[in-house]
Amino acid sequence: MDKKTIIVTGGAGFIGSNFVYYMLKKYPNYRIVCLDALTYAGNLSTLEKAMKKENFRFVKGDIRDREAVDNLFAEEEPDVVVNFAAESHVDRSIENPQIFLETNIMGPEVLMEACLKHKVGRYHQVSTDEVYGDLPLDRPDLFFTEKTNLHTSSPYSASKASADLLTMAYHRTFGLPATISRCSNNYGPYHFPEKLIPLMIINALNDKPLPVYGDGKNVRDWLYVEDHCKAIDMIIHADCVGEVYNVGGHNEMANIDIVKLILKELGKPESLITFVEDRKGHDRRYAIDPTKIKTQLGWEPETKFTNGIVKTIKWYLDHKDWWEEIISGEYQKYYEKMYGGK
Ligand code: NAD
Ligand code: TDX
Repeated sequence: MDKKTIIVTGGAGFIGSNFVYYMLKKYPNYRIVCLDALTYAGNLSTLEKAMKKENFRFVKGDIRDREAVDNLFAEEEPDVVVNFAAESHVDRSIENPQIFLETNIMGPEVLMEACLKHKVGRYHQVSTDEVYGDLPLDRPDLFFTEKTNLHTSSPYSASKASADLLTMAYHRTFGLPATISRCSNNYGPYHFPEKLIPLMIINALNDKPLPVYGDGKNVRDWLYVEDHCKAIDMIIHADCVGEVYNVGGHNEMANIDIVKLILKELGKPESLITFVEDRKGHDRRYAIDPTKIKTQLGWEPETKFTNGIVKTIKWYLDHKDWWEEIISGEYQKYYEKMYGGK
């Protein structure tokens, strides 16, 4: 197996850390370098086991910091850069859009400039199905394909779509060897407690109200995080420069059904469910058509939702230290601000 150095930005967050572990396990010969600014969403304790490996390096740094990025690329001479680093929470983007534009648009620009300068073999931009906007609930026949127009709803999705456009511009104008993946909602270990599934698990465990936005009928297409990691692994190793791949496992579920399922698994009463004010501009339904990645790269999701959600709930039960530390700190203020009056 040949050797590669991969820079993983945002590797102390949810999907990035799962990707670090996936790659360390699958490619013991590779050098994995994580660049992460450790914002509120990044957690070094998540990477504790990776830190013990000789072929892993953690670097605290901001993807917007041109000099730091340039120095790191000069030192590591990466073969591949996978960019997970982002502000990722839609609700926060509604409260404060600015940081989303800075991190999610300017960050990729800095990384892509460095990729060109240091002749990196592949830049992979981790994007989202949210760039396609939403689908109506009464048209279950409609899905997002790679040809669906970009049509965004929130400052978060607008910033991610901007980064996608910029990535394709760098590919066409400067010949940057870039690829993009647009994945549906992930779930699994290390998912930050502000997001739907971990928030509901943790509140249920603490017998706190479960805040469901609007009527709870919004639909998301859930994929176990390891299946997303597998898709990115396949893309960065394939001869597919300039391509965009949608990633999703055809697992659409209404929020309210997920919440009820979590309560059932934990043996908690449905009376904990509290319907609260809807998210502004709330997307109704996401649904990915993954035909392209299946037919071109042979990707198939491995974990069914029924198993994945049980594994995830068990992980949160077994890793109370991890999330208790998070929810006892800065996050407490955020929770009060967002849900205090609801
Ligand atoms: P996350 O919020 O859990 O983690 C983001 C990480 O990026 C954190 O470790 C944070 O410290 C780091 N970071 C933020 N700003 C940075 C900066 N300026 N420089 C360096 N590091 C910085 O996010 P996530 O849910 O793991 O999402 C990862 C990526 O996948 C994002 O690009 C997101 O848009 C995309 N995505 C997420 C999902 C999902 O369901 N969570 C689905 C599809 C795509
Ligand atoms: O308290 C809540 N109550 C609620 O009803 C929260 C936090 C969410 N919701 C609803 C809103 C959504 O319809 O649950 C659904 C999922 O919400 P989030 O977990 O915030 O995810 P979403 O907005 O769908 O975005 C996620 O998937 C796409 C990630 O956060 C993005 O980074 C990714 O791009």
